[in-house]
Amino acid sequence: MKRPILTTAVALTGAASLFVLFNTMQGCRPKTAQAAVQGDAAAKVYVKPGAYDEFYNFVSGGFSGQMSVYGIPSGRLLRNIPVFSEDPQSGYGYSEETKPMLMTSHGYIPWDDSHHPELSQTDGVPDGKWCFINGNNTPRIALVDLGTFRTRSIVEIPNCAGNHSSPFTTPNSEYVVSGTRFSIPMGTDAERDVPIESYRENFKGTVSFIHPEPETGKMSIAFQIITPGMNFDLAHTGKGVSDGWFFFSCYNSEQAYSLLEVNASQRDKDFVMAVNWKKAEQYAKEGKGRKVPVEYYSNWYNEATHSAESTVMNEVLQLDPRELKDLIYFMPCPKSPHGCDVDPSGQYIVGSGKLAALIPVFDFNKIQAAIAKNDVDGDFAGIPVLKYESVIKGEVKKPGLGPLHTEFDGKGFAYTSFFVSSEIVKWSLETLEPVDRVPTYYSIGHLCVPGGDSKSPWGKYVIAYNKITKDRYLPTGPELAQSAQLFSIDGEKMELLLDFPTIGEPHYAQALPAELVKPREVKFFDINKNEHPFVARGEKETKIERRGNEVHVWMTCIRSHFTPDNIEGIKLGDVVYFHVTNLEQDWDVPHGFAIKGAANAELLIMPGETQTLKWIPKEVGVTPMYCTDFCSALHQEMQGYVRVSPASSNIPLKAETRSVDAGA
Ligand code: K7E
Ligand code: CUA
Repeated sequence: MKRPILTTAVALTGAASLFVLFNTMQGCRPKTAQAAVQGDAAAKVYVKPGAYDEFYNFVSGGFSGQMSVYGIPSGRLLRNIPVFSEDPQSGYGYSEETKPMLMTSHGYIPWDDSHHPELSQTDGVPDGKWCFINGNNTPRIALVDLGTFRTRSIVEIPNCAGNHSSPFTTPNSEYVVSGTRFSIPMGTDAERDVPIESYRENFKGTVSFIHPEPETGKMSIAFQIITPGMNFDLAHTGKGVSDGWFFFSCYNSEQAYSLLEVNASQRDKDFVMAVNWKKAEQYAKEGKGRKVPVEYYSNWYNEATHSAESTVMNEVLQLDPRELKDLIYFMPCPKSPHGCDVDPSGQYIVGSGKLAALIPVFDFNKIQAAIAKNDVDGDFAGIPVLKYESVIKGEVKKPGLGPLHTEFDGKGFAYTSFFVSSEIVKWSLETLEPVDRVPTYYSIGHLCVPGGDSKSPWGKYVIAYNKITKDRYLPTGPELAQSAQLFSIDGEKMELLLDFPTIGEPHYAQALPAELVKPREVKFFDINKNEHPFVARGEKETKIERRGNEVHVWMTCIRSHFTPDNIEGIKLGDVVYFHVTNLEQDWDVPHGFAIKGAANAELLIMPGETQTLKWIPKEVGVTPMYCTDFCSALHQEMQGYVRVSPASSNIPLKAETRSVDAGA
């Protein structure tokens, strides 16, 4: 079916009213901006010095490319975990060992735009093992190990552009998904080099199922489903009754490729796509589908060698739902859907049209009945479209304006964020009636109930992640902190408890009880298990070696000295690698390592670990190096010198630590 795509001029007239409404509404903010906080709110968030928070909250770092960790209810920032961006604080992306983590088919990419943290699950409930997060720009998914709070692996997603509906997990983390935000032409050079206006013919989408190995956390693409060209936005797994299915929101069913603001807001309904992933898995096992050549990186941090390894993968298995039956179905969903959320029972799928003034709630049993009866309303690019009336449980009427995302409390209620009317609305899953609402400051995006997208939420709090901050904190020039707000949902009424600032744009976040994570914590690495190729397991193993113009230094650190700390015989033109092993075997005794003029950040080396700093000296002379982390009373004494001689010099290579009477 060919519909002419709207030209800009026509679209601006045709959609003028909607366009104006939406663009004026998004500035709208509640009048009671300094809303009253109940008298006992402070006591509810107060975590006394030395005591722990009840929940860990993993929050997307947005365009910082990282993930930050807060304690709830205090809102205290605990960690900023480097994921897709270099981090000078830890040396992530600067040390030789971590550089492969950021390798992609486009080369070394030191940044991404992360949106959605997703905790790994066992039987549909967060288990505290891993937290996944997506890279939106150069499509990737990362896995953070909650034993170390470090990025353990990163996989690139081929045939994807804008990995937004990601990395939502199946109930036992068999797979995490990726759905492409931008459809693109794929295949050979000739197939990709096509006019933009041939979108309908040539542009396709993909949703990919990525398998993390349960032991190692290494990730690879299990299979990829080809879809009609559209934008995929968010996704959630089925569970309980709907286990085996996955649901993705899609917008731009207009298939616009220019001025989407208007051109992709024409149709009354876009879609939620239901994917039968168990079926897809079965097709894959039966050898159905097509292996397509691609190049993508799977990077993994090996904790035995303390070094990341990149594996380049060369093909992906693609399943075409027009050939393989019963793989995907479309369900009409009003007005450019964004969030796509599944209730704890798995029976209800909540769509959220960004431009809608209602919330459609789909019923999984009705979806199955409609599929069985072939109760369809035509097709979209060859994929059956189920009848809206046949698959809907009902609509939440007039809940607010611009619903985005929904989380659940496990007590029969849903909490939906409304960007345009800037509020959270609590509604009953049974009656679909709103029962409470609170304003948010300002223009909420995602929201998070601990375990709120799982089978068994810990329905004590809801946290709002707002898009606009304005006057909530002390001003800090043109750029402001991002704003989160904590509400109690213990009682019938939601109650504002706390504002706390966050980093980057906190799109989504997840939370779980601290007790599920705390017992996993690694306190230090066993030095006897350190298999780094340049480890020095004691000061006796330290040495220096020239390999052409490369000089390798096996170095150790312990409170409060480096061995060696006097190095001579380096020449201009040499590339020096300091392989520094932290000999400490105790919790919380990192040492830092920095050298003047290194085009690099410091290293921060954890006890039992080896990390490498590369240094190319640029001038003749003696250069100091030192420990950056105040580790003991004599931390300021933790230093050394490297002598650099002219290229022509024949000073012998020498590395030593001299005792006080060495010269006597
Ligand atoms: Cu900010 Cu999930 Cu990228 Cu909605 S997304 S708000
Ligand atoms: Cu080691 Cu300071």
